[in-house]
Amino acid sequence: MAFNTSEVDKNLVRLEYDNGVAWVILNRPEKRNALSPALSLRMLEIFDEVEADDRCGVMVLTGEGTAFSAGMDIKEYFRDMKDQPRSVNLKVRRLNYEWQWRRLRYFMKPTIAMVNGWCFGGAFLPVVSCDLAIAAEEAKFGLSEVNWGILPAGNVSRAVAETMRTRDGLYYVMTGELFDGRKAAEMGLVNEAVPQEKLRERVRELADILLEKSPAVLKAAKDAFKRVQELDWDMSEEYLITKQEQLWFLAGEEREEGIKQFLDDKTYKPGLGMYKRPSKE
Ligand code: ACO
Ligand code: V55
Repeated sequence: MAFNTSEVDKNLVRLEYDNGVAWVILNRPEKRNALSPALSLRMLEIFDEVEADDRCGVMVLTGEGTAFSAGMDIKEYFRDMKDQPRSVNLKVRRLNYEWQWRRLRYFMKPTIAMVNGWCFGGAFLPVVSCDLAIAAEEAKFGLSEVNWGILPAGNVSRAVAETMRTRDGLYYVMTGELFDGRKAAEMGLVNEAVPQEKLRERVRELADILLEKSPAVLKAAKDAFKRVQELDWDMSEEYLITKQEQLWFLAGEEREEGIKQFLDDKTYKPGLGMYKRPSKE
C-alpha cells in the first residue's frame, strides 16, 4: 500500500492557534509542499479538529518555506499509483477531493488562503475553495499540467473557470506559463497581492475583521453566495429566503442587537461598520 490510514504523519501539516486564527501550514518544504495521500489524511484530521475548536474563528491555509504548494505529488499520485489496484487509485483521489473542495468549500469557519510562494496545478483547488485568498506579489502560479502531459483534472479546471475569465483561464491552461501574485489578483484568482514581507500582517488584519462578525451569520452568508452561483433565479430566491429564516432561528439575536444599536441606542451605523457584539464586550 502506498499509504496507511492508521498512521497519520502529524508533521506533514502543522496547526497553530493564535488569537482566534488557526494557522494550517503545509509542511513538506523539502518537497515544496506537494500534496500527497498521507497529507490528505492529515488535512482531514486537522479539519475535524479545527471545525470543532473554539480557538479557531478563522482558518488560514498556507505553506512552509518557498512554496504554498507544488500541486499534486507527481511521484505519489501518478507514478506510484500506476502499480496500485483501481480501488487504491479511487481511494486516494477521493481523499484528495474530500479535503480540497468538498470540506474546504463549505468549511464551518471562514477560510483564507495565504499564498506565500509556488502554487501549481492541484494547489489551485484549495486556494479557490477558501473563501478569500491573499497572495504575495512574488508568489508564482502555474497550471503546469500541460507541461507534463495531463490536463487540469480533479476539478482544477472547474475552479479556474469559476474564478478566472475564459480567455485568461484558457491562456494559462494551454500555455502552462507562470504568473505572479499581482497578476493573480488582477485576474480575480485571489483577492489581492501584497509584498511578501507584508503578507502575514495583511492576512492577520483581514482575519481580525472576520473575527468581529457573528460566526453563524458568516457561515450562512458564504454558503449562500457560493450556492446561488449554481442555482437559477427561482431556486436562488427560495434558497436565500429559506437560509435567511434558518438564520433568524439560529442567530436572530444578532440582528435584533444590530437594529437596536442603530435605531434606539444610535451607537453605530451599519453602513460604516459592525455593531458591538455582546459576547465581545
Ligand atoms: N511532485 C513530486 N515531487 C515534487 C513536486 C511535485 N509536484 N514538486 C517538487 N517536488 C520535489 C522535487 O522532485 C525535489 O525532490 P528531491 O529533493 O527528492 O529531488 C524537491 O521537491 C525539491 O524540488 P526542486 O525542483 O529541487 O525545487 P525548486 O525550488 O528548484 O523548484 C518548483 C520548485 C518550481 C516548484 C519545482 O519543484 C517544480 O516544478 N515542481 C513541480 C510543479 C508541478 O508542475 N506540479 C504539478 C502540477 S499539476 C497537478 O498538480 C496535477
Ligand atoms: C489534477 C488534480 C487532481 C487530480 C488529477 O490538476 C489531476 C491536476 C486535484 O486533483 O486528481
